[in-house]
Amino acid sequence: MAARRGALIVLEGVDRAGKSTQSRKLVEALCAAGHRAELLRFPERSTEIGKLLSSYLQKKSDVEDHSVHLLFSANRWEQVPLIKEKLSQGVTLVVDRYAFSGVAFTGAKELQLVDAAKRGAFGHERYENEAFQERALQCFHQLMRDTTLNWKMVDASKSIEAVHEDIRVLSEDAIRTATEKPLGELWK
Ligand code: Z5A
Ligand code: MG
Repeated sequence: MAARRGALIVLEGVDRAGKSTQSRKLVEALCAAGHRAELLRFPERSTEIGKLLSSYLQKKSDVEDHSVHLLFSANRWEQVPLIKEKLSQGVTLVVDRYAFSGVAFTGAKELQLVDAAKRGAFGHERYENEAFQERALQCFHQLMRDTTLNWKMVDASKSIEAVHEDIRVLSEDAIRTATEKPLGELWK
């Protein structure tokens, strides 16, 4: 009998919501519970494309908006063969940001054009200001209307341990349901 596929669990949210902390803790907990689970992150700053993105985010270089959107996309595509391989081998992948951040952050730039008056002070990386994050959050809410994806909202204002427990329970459930289905046509 073929091995069960892994689940693709994506953590999305605004800056400093705790995604990286929770992604790491989730992989640890899933492995401790006997699952095969691994961590991925986007942007993946270690690749050549990722280095360009990191420099852009740190405001060391400027890249035209459409081009940088495509670089973020390419940075995910370069990991797709690995993602497919791992999922088909039964490894659950916990992904710290994915394509939804790509849409939300580019979308927030579009909104910025009509909402520029609300612009706040910049943080140390590009996009790290309250008004921009608020627009990105609005975009995430729009994306969550897509009911073909199994979105779950988590209250990230609780303690790290309490948020972890919420995400762990939801993830165990997602692994149970996702691995009963064949790999979807996610990359068409
Ligand atoms: N971006 C894009 O434009 N297009 C794309 O396609 C993609 C991304 C994929 C960099 O991403 C930027 O790239 C991002 C979106 C854009 N710009 N913004 N915003 P990144 O993932 O590298 O971003 P980052 O700079 O690492 O920040 P972050 O990932 O948003 O933070 P986080 O991972 O959500 O938070 P954290 O590192 O886990 O926690 C932050 C701190 O809070 C840390 O000290 C924790 O200990 C603390 N923390 C965490 N949880 C809690 C709770 N529950 N209570 C108290 N303290 C907590
Ligand atoms: Mg992070």
